[in-house]
Amino acid sequence: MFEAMLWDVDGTLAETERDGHRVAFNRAFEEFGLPWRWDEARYGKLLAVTGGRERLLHDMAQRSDAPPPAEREQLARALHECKNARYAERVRDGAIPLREGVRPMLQQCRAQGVRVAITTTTSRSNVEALLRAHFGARWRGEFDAIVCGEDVRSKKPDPQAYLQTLELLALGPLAAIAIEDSPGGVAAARAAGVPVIVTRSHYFADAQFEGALAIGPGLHERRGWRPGLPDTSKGPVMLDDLRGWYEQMQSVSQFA
Ligand code: XBP
Ligand code: MG
Repeated sequence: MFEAMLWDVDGTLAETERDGHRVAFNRAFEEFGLPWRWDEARYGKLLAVTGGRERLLHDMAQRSDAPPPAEREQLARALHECKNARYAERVRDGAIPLREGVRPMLQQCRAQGVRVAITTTTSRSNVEALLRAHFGARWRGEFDAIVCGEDVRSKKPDPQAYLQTLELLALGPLAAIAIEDSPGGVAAARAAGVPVIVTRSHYFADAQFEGALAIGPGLHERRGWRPGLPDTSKGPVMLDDLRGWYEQMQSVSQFA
């Protein structure tokens, strides 16, 4: 049975992308006097590129009004730094709530002795801003391990962030369960050998997922999961439901 739950941040703990990072990127463009703006649809496509700085460079490579290639790295760094500052302000202002069902699941983990880790390739400052806003000054004590973008050489879908989290917890991959919202995140967990459940987020509502243990609309809702949950009438997904999926998995050869 799993002993730890490894949490992705963006899209999983909170819907940070559309109203958080995207808006903050646009503020940074404005502050730098750039006419660039990312609307929801464009940003959705850009999410295929993990990492805010990498996303900026990818966008610049497609623009006719981007600076010459030799200047792009420096501009991307400066814009990214500004974006992160604006993002932290938005989070502090309460613009980004936790997804429904997240806090009760974290509480169940604590109460039942399941360790909790953050496994993300987002910048540390963004993770800290979000967690401080929702868990207060002592937020660090809520988590047994935290792996962020600065801790790895390659971002998701590379498995490094997951492998590093397992190392910090001194656990094998089957002693953990991951929770993700994106195909890249699922690929990262699977490549590390960690079983993963998916709570669909705004930008990945219709995405295809390979090799997930279970896929559903969110932890607050028992209906609409594959595999289905018993007693769908009301209430959130419980830790025991995750244990049920985990047990089912052990009879499926791809995870054996
Ligand atoms: C999140 C990302 C990040 C965020 C922005 O992926 O791809 O790049 O969009 O954060 P995941 P940074 O949910 O898999 O962690 O600007 O700090 O990269
Ligand atoms: Mg995510």
